[in-house]
Amino acid sequence: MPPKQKPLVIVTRRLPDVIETRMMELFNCRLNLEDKPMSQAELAAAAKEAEILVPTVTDRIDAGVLAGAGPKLRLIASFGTGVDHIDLKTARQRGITVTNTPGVLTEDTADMTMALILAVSRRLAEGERLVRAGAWGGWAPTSMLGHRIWGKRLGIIGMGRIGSAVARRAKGFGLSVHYHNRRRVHEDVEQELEATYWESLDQMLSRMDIVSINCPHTPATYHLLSARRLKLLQPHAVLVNTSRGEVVDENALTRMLQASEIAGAGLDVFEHEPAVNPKLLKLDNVVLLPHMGSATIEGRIAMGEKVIINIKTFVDGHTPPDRVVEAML
Ligand code: 8YV
Repeated sequence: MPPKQKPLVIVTRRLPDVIETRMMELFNCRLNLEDKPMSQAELAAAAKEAEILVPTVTDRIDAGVLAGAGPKLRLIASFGTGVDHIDLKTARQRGITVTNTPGVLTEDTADMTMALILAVSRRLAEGERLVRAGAWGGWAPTSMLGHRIWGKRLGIIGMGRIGSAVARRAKGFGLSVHYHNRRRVHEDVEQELEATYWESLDQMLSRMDIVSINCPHTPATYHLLSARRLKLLQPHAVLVNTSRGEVVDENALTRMLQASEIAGAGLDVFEHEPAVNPKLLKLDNVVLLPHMGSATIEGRIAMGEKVIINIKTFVDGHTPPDRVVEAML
């Protein structure tokens, strides 16, 4: 038998060296060594030519891109857990399988959630700016006072893998854990986390000291934290988002932060990334990060490994382990 031809795999962004090297060994792989994000036209051209496309969160794989996809394109093996950048319905209609990389960035993202909770409550970024600006006049009993997190109530929106990992950490920090989820989690998990379930998000929001967003962005969660819901938060509340900017009405949030209607926010994600509302940049009570919740070397390599396993399994004629099924979202 002649050797099987390696499939053409187009990778849209730079991935860790070890992952790119292995992909070059296994597949007929086209890399993006410049790491310049592709335009919609470039993505459409890639979808036309590739058998397998490896995009990331920065690529919008919409109906327009998929409309031009060639008959060869059978798999979109996304590098990342969120799949809101891919038009799943159109992909399904065109018989294209979609996979993602869940599980391997859970702990890193949960760490970043705790980092933001602490950073906002204890004014870490402000303090750092003060020292760097040479403006620190020395210790004083009443300077840089933040708020203790121990003993406070944390409301987690979305008790999936990441939400649960946040809850475990939060318990260690002495926070009392509350959550809202489409489905109540198993009672054993609730007991382990000593978590209180709120079927009504509105009810939960009005009672929390800190709120963390850990649900995916889907049509059902777009602006889940609408202007109306944000107004339910208490004036001393802190909001942290390491999920997707689209889950929060960013303009409404900005207005409330400006008016001190809530105490602060820690944002790793934004509604129109990489654009950040310029009004947010002027506020001291927010900590702003460039979508780095899962940015560890270990995590990125594990994500790449998952992409490789998904492609390899698919090419060998099996169902890839991380196949995304719309109904599960
Ligand atoms: C990833 C993320 O880095 O996986 C996700 O859903 O939000 C990020 O942590 C990014 O999506 C990579 O495509």
